[in-house]
Amino acid sequence: GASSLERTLAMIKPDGVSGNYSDLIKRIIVEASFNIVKEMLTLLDEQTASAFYLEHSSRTFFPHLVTYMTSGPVLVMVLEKRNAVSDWRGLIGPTDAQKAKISHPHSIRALCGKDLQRNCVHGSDSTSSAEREIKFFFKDVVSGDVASQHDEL
Ligand code: DGI
Repeated sequence: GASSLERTLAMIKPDGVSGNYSDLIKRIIVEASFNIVKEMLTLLDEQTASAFYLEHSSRTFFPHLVTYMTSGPVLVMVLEKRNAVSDWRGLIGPTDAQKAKISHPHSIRALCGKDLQRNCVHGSDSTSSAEREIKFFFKDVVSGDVASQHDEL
């Protein structure tokens, strides 16, 4: 419909889960008027983490990223609200948690993250990424304009 209700993929990464930030982050999510449509606590294996970050597979940091992402459980969520993709990116802040602490001190990465790699949370960077990432983890849920799809949940 015209309301542009969207879904995005959010993830609390291993440092966020092990640092006991899950409850705080979920409180921020709910207070920002997101609906948590799906959630799943899971441990990514090497193949899954590599496939999720396939676009970075040629980067020098890729092996470190995969090791980090498989180092402990992650909490994967599908979030829904109007403008969910950009609103969630805004809430999490810049990729580098060190920089976020200076430029976006109230962002989730500033509050919970450590550095460029251990940045506590993930958020889809576009509606097309959101669609791919939601399907990646939840084969039965779709993103995009979902105003007419509520009865399928
Ligand atoms: O969409 P983002 O998560 O904000 O950032 P991205 O898609 O550019 O990178 C995906 C993840 O890869 C990011 O959350 C942390 C990690 N990363 C990105 N750039 C670097 C990095 N990790 C290391 N070690 N070094 C980097 O330069």
